[in-house]
Amino acid sequence: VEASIPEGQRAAWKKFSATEFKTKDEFESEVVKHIETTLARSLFNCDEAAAYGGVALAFRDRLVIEWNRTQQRQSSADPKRVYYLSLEFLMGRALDNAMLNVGMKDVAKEGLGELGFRMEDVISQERDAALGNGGLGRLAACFLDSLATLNYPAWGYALRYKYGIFKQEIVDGYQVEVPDYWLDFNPWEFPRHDVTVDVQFYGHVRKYMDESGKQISVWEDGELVTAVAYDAPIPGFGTRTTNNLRLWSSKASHGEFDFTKFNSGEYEASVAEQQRAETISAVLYPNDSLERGKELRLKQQYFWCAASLFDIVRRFKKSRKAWKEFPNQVAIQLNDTHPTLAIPELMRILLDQEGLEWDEAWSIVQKTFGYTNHTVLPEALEKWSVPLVQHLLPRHLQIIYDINLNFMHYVERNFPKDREMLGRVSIIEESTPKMVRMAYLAVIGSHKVNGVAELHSDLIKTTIFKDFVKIYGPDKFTNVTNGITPRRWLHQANPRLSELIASKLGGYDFLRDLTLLHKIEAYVDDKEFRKEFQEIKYANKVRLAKYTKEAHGISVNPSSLFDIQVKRIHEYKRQQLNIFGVIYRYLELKDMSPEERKKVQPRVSFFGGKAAPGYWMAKTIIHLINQVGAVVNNDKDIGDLLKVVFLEDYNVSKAEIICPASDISEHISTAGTEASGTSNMKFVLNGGLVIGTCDGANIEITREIGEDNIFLFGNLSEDVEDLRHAHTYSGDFAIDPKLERVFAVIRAGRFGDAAQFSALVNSIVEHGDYYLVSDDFASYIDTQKLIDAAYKDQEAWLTKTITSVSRMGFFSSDRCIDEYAEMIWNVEPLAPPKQNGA
Ligand code: GL9
Repeated sequence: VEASIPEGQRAAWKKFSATEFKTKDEFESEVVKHIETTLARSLFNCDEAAAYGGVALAFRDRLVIEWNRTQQRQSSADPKRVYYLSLEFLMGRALDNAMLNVGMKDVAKEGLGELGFRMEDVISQERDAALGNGGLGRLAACFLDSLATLNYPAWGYALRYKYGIFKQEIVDGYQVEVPDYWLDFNPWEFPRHDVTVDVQFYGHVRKYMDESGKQISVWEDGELVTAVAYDAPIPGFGTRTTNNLRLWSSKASHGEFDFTKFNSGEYEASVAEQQRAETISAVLYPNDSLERGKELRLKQQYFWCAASLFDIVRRFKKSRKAWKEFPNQVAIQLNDTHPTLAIPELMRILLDQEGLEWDEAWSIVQKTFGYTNHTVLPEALEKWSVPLVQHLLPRHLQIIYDINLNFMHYVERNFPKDREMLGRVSIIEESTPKMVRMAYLAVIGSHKVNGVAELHSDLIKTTIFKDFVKIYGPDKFTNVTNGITPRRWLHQANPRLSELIASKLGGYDFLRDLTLLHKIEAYVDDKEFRKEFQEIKYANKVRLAKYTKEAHGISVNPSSLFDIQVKRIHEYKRQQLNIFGVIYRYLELKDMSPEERKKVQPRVSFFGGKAAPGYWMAKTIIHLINQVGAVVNNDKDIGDLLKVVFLEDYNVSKAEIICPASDISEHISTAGTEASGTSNMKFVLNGGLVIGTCDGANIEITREIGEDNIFLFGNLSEDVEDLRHAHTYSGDFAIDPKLERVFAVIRAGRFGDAAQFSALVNSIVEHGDYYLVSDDFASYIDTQKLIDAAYKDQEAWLTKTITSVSRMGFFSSDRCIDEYAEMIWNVEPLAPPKQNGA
């Protein structure tokens, strides 16, 4: 449908075209107008929530203007676009980011003051958009920020969950999950009721020959569910490029309700069907690194892939280019295996709807997709039962079988001597029931596969994808080490540090080219700089201490060493190692004389993170942390020497307070298990040091900042397998004596009913200590002692932190995005035209 305004009327449009506020007065006028009209409130009825609404709407208008321009520019230039398919985007709050990215925060702050509000109070009214579980979802959010900042024509595609990750409450020391309904006021999304896609499920496939003798497949008699697009603007920093994040919401395909049923008195049934459709996009699955094989999850995946591909293909078809041009116009990145169904779906579109031959279609598909792997944990590798896929997506199962058949032929031809290889690499696992191995399908259907840190990318080549390296050669596999956006994780979270750096570098260019940070190393001996740097760290610790008091009623001394571990709770991340270490420290303190205690470095151990609701062991770890806190924090002998805090409901907005406040943060996964980690980067960038294992990005952080500036400990990944083997088979596996002492007090009931913790202790003592807690315990305790000693020399410590910050340039997500663009997507930026010298 042609919907543009005829030439004759365009002059009027241009005259009245929307403009952006430019001054404080214009800003205030827009805020008041939005509060009085859009929100229907008044100066007699304006709380902080309403003020937030007014400010958000004023900035939203600015964003929308540039967003429309960006989309128009991209439509007419029609460059190759990137589509980032991710079931998770852990965005956090949008307002502060919008203000900083478009660069009007100072003006707004002043204007808001005149209207009677403080900026911090207004910002904190916003609810987090928490559409993700952890690192994988936050990485996707950082990537959107970088894509826009670097002017890449890029779209994110995901689901519009009604409920994001649950809110965590701690009740009597236990995690309780509360639903997070975040949509009652969300000014950042735009429903596009005219952009819909009907997605089919179930049904069956009918095959017939057409006149030319070609076999045609028709997928019919299915059930339809409609996907409705909701768009959110993604502003770049220091550029007018504003990209789009499109979230799909599900609803019944026949509109409000089924009139036939309604008219025949089956009102309830018609509403039930509508609810069934809406269930698809209702809730984010809260599992971290675990796939449970639920039908609804598979429905979510297909619903999202089908709607997104329909949208992408529709956009491509507007350009009327030949199909072979598709991979020159479209790059699709699969964020983990969750969107792997996009591969058979694009095949289905090309074969069944567009009539392409198999080989041509397959060549297009392989050139279009790239796949990022985020974990080697076996329990996280997605598999779907063949009967389930057959039932829900019968045509896709056929296509998967055909892909597999071609692949098996290829392998057989090239490796005739390795008979076992076929079974090992088949997409179909010959179990009962048979399973579709999604990671293999993703590898086979993509032209590049990448891991997320060097060690991880090496590991996938020698473990889970070893055979595929033989089959395709090593060039198909590559590495893109993760990064973080310095806009949110430095400029927004730590404005004073950002300002200090800018004052030395002569401006904020480092926020667009983080490698410029190396220039602050020149100030490492500058007295004034050192003093300010240290004051900023202290102020950030005071802020966290204040939050800890307000939220948890626990007083902590900001002069203590702040030791922080915040991330999802998981045995492989080893929060149990940390809390056992805390208990050991407590026992040592108890053994000391008052004189000896005076020499001890006071410390606060902060923990934060959610456990998957069904992950009982992780919940036990949370409970133990809280029980230890209850004992230690109330022990008069101990006072400020040791405090233990569990920060409830860790999320993105809390991370913005927590990351700038560490002296030490813990990244202590069993070597070889943490693919990258990204909070390690956030903490170091904000002037904290790291205690960590030789795992994930810790290794590259060490390479960049120097081994003198990080506290590494523990066994190496190449030794993990042998150690595990020895635990089970050598017969003389003995628990570390220091750890044994910790277990003895737990068993004695020092932290409450010992029975509650027996499974946790026994996982180590009796069940093989899979995560090597005992093997690494002594090394961990020794390294913590080194940290206490190092912290005593505050000047040397400060030198380490400043040096580290200056060497973190590599870990910007801008560097990642440029690497993806060059090595995997082959896309170029489309810069906005210069305007007013900007
Ligand atoms: C993860 C890895 O475990 C992290 O090490 C990695 O930094 C991120 C991003 O690449 O991906 N993979 C994964 O499944 N999660 C990750 O964090 N889990 C969650 O996001 C909860």
